[in-house]
Amino acid sequence: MTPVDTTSLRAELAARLSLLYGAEVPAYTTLVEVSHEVNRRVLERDGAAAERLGSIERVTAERHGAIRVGSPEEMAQVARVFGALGMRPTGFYDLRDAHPQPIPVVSTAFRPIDRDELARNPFRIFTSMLVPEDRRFFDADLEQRLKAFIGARRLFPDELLELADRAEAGGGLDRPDADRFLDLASGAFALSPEPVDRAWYAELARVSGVAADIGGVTTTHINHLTPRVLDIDDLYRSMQARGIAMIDRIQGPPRWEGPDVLLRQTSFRALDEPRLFRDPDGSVSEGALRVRFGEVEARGIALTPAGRDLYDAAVVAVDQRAGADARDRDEVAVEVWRDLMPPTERDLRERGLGFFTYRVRDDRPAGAPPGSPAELVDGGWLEPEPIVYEDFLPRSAAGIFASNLADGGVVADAQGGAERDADWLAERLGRSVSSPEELYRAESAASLEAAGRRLGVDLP
Ligand code: OOG
Ligand code: NI
Repeated sequence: MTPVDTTSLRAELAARLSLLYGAEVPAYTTLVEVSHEVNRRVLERDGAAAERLGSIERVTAERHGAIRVGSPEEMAQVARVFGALGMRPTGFYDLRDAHPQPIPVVSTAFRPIDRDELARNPFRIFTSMLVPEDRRFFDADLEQRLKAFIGARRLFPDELLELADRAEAGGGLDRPDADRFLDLASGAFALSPEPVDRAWYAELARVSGVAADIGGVTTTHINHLTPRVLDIDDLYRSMQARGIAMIDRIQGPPRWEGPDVLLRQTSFRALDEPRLFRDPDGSVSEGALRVRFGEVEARGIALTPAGRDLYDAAVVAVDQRAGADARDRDEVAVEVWRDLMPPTERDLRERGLGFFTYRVRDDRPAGAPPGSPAELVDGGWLEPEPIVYEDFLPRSAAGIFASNLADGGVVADAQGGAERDADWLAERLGRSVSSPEELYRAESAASLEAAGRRLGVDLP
């Protein structure tokens, strides 16, 4: 019997969840169709250049999903399920201080961390965990009731977790076990028909729509599933042309003539979904909740910490200028980017603002190579290739959250008495949490070192 390895399990679960979400949220299917159309158009228009940040096969299959859980114990179970798929906790995002809308969660993304695995299938799941201890959102009484509610539920059946552990330890499963694993895993992320306790949900929704979505129901579900496109401006217009109401704008960097960096995202508005509600008298009736949506993204070059600082400064500058300006925000953003951001990929690299790998050119000159990466590139020895940003943008994440949910107000206070960081998370998961910047830095350094070995120079 052919065993199904972790890479195939990952690709198969991504495809299953895409089918599931398409059945649950029909506009998602339209989004995927339009994404494929756009990608074909860009490929025709730009040829090989279109695939600079990922092969068309990768981009076509590429999805990220988002789920939300209620406790470190639940998050540790999520880590086991995705561990079976070769997806490792990567990055730490504290959305409690996200602007303009704080959310009572901290998050990580489960994703493959090495280049080859990403190329085979880059599926990732942005996973958020409620922080009921945060006093900016919950008082002691609500914290206790939330913890009791979450503590009493089981999101993942034992059989699923056992299969996951076996897959992770053995690098895969036999076909029958793989099928069982995939059934149980997609079942765990499907929207539950179970009635929602109306009063409890409403009480949490007054504090935060996300708190209600997490702690107001006994299950978890895919919150959105996001395909990747090569031209998100085209996608945005094409979706509107199909009559689908999109959020006001594309979030993240503006469209401009310089290099694409990080991540641009947009989404269609959350849809009302019929759900059953139970009232205090025990009666069950039909209602609707609006928590899920369709998101799409375009990915650009990963920025170094210096590049990220510059990006953050540009974001602040856009806010300031747009606040004092009657012009459209996107127009202001382009102006700020022209003032602040490097206009070419070459500038991005030479100023140490973006991450690159380096390939030894077949047509390199003869003779002794110079000793620095910059000279090797200029002299035609090395070809730089940008590293694609594989992670998320908390501000953008919060923007997506905020534009799709009506949240209650909250008071600002550092960490709300509940300190959380990547080390805290790693300890709760019993797994290390990778730092995205460190992964990009290591990939870049490894490619320079290998190039240096081939050329007989000491790099970096
Ligand atoms: C997560 C939002 C984060 C993204 O693309 O930035 C995210 C959520 O809505 O639970 O998926
Ligand atoms: Ni997302």
